[in-house]
Amino acid sequence: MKQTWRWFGPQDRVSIDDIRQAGAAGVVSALHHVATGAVWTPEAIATRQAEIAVMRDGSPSTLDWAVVESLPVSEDIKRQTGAWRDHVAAWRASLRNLSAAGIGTICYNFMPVLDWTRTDLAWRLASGATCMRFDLTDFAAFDLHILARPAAVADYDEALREAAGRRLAGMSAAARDRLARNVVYGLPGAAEHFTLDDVRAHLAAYSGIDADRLRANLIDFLGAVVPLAEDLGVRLCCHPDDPPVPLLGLPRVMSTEADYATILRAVDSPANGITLCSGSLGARPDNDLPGMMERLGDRVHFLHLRNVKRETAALRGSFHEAGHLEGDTDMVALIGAALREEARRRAEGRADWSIPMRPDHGQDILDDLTRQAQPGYPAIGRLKGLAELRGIITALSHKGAAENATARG
Ligand code: DNO
Repeated sequence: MKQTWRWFGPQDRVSIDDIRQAGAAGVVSALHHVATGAVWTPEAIATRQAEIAVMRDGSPSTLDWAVVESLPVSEDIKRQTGAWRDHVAAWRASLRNLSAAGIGTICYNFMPVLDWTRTDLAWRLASGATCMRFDLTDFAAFDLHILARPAAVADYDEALREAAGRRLAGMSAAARDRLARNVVYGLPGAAEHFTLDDVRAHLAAYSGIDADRLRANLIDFLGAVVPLAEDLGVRLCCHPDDPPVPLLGLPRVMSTEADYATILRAVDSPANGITLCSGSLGARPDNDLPGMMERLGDRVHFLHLRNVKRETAALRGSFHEAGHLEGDTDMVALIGAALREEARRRAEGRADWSIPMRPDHGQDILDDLTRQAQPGYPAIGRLKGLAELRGIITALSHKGAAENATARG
């Protein structure tokens, strides 16, 4: 597994030097400053590669730009409205430019309007560390009372609606504003920063689009970009919905194993692949992550290793981001399945046998609490996650691993 690390560019408070010292071998990055729908030019791509290649003192970092996350897909493409054909042409041009620069793994998502969504970006744990959390009651309070979406009433049962009303009543104006900001005003990696009215306008623009329509539009999009990716030898990998349930009345179509299977079958090419994000998918109890790695592994082109603790047994419920080896996903089993997939690919002679992974998110610990990097992307919390994951990879890959397992019986 190639151990990679997400970097938001020169303004990221976690530096290339930090990434090198964390022991990562590659960088995951995006041109967040380029507007969605515009072409990523060879010059802009080369500039980012040059930024990744050097440390603060000018010496080589030995790191490369291994994965793009994300090449954004415009709302017009998702809805097939307005300039969507131009945006698809631009996406294809960006693919060509990235491939010419030697970058062969491209992550994107197909979530309407909102990318990943949390209600709290710094939830305090008993240890004093903080983490990100999704609280369904807070989210319902936002939806019903702050955004005041008319159709929201139908999305929550009476008990939840009452709890949300009580929750809102207990919030100060500042707390309400913070909740709204956390949910919609733009999260790391999101190119757009929204106001509440922007969100209302976006929701209205999706009024005629249900899950079937959105899925059909995704398949059309893939039909237009996958053949080119295949020719170029580029691997596309769709990131799952986070959280993997519909939000704000918007459809979501990449939330479950069945969703993935449908899309992989519809455009059946090795270039049409998956970002298996254990944190996003793990927020639903019916997603079996090690099993998904076993069954869909052939098309897993990128791994996000992260863990969540579900706070209820419901399909749609509250959760928080746990330590990488804590939470509800069996991380050892998931890594074991990924290593078996790599071995299988190697035996087949596949050039892409090594799957890039990154420690996804991290809790804020130690100096993270004052460094104020991008929410979810602290230096030390991620370094701890990577170190723990690396320990498991090393142990499971060790030549003695099989004998140890046998000896244990
Ligand atoms: C959050 C990330 C997402 C992800 C995009 C990929 O931390 O996992 O923002 O980058 O959904 O397109």
